[in-house]
Amino acid sequence: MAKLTLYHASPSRSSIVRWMLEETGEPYDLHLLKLAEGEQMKPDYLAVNPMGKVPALKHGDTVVTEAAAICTYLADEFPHARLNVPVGDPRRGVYLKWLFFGPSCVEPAITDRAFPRAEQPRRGMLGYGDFDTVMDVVAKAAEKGPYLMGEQFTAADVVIGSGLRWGIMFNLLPKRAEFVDYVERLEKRPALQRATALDQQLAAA
Ligand SMILES: N[C@@H](CCC(=O)N[C@@H](CS)C(=O)NCC(=O)O)C(=O)O
Repeated sequence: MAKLTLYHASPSRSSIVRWMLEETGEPYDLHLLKLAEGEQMKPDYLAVNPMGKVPALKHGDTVVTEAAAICTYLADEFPHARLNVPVGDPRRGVYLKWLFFGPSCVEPAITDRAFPRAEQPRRGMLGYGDFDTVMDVVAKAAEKGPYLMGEQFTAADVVIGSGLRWGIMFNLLPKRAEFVDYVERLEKRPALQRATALDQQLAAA
């Protein structure tokens, strides 16, 4: 079986993929990068991800970058873990919507709030529209639960859930019961607990 290697730094967005890997149950290696020392900008790593960012995942000869793309890839590549909604299933459209909603709406809405622009662009120019609408859309799905796709936990929960956990951690999200309850459900997952504990050990080392 092709080897999985995660290019990782803790804490960082590559923890999203570490959680996803733990959910798949597949063995993986870590290639650690020290972001503070600029290792992500060295030629060896730029050959893996020319963006100079983590995460990146190597699977045999395949390299995937972008956290949400990696989660989508892993879910499809290891269907036994039931973390995807396969092609042909009518629920796949909504599943893909959530996977793209993370990096294209949730994350930029939160980062724009953390680092406001001098001049606010028109709502129509922003792909995510506005912060409150993004949060209302996610809150409605989280409230229905238990997961975004209902009873099935999927890669979309890893992507959106990671964004919400990060927003809550840094006080960038309204403390809405829908988010708090949803994140609490996610934090009960053994794979997330394992990934978090392993990353804490790394950060402490
Ligand atoms: N769009 C990328 C963003 C990745 C990203 O910004 N990673 C940060 C860590 S959280 C990074 O590598 N920063 C180092 C740098 O930019 O020099 C993704 O979702 O994977």
